[in-house]
Amino acid sequence: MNTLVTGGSGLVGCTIESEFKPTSKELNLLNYEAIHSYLADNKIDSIIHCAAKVGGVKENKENPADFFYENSMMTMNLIEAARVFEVKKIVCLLSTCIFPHEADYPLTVEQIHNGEPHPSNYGYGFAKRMTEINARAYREQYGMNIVTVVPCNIYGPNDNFNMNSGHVIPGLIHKCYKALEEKTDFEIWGTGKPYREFLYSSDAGNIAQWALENYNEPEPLIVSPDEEINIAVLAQQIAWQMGFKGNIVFNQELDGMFRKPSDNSKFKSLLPNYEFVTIENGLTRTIAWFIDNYDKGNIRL
Ligand code: GFB
Repeated sequence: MNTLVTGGSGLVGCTIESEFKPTSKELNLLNYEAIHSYLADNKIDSIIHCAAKVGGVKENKENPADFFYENSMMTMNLIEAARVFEVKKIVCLLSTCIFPHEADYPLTVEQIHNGEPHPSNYGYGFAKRMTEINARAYREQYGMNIVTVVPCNIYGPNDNFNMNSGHVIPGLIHKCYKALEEKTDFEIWGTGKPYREFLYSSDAGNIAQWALENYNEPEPLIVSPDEEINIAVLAQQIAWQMGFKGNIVFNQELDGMFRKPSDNSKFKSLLPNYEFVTIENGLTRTIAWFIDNYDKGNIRL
């Protein structure tokens, strides 16, 4: 089976093996004609759609139009071209950012369309939420087997470690590294009070591949470990693992959504024995990867 992995060089895509992993230069998903000719030239049976414009809370807040446009267009173009070339199966990765910011906890799939996503990332949240509509409509009208997987916050090697545009884990690892190097304080955005669930990138990749082979239901599949982690505790864990003993300071400015605890009961019923990489272990591996690649200039910034 020939599987096209979009975003093949990104955080999740790089954990999935396939002969068909074009870079964004080789296949620009914003250009429908480019996808059409790629699918005409390559016999593709299935797609794992990992490509997305992603960023942390600050980057999302400052660029809602770009996040909305790029994520909507890439997915709409890809699914329409896949229809034309009769691709048999598509797995799309969404995000727990699709949920309304005022919702009952845990976040359940029934609540996805009940209210606006958090104002800090509504461009990204609505675009990803529309992927569920995109999949549902093509399933209903054309009988396409498109499934959606909703992971919580993903992290791991090969992430975007830019301290402004990246997510919290790569951002804090980089900041802690700099604080150690420059003997300064280690600055955390916001109050440190929010909570997040974290998924290691290779777990996200494994589960996307599992979904390609085994999950065929229209209902979005939420994927998250049980544990919610407080941002201040996360920062302390990173400081401890990196040997930082200085001051951890909170700038109070940007918290984003307070919590996003998600309902993983369906995932657990389907894969009861799946063992997620623990946050301690995932941080150790990500920090080691960062330190190993920083001096080599291999870090995406
Ligand atoms: O990872 P993050 O940007 O994602 O932020 P979101 C998570 C939490 O960490 C927020 C805090 O409460 C931040 O205020 N935080 C503390 C930091 N220090 C830092 C830092 O140095 N960098 C960053 N980035 N955060 C994103 C969405 O929201 O989640 C995206 O904006 C995407 O759309 C992604 O879906 C999964 O969970 O707040």
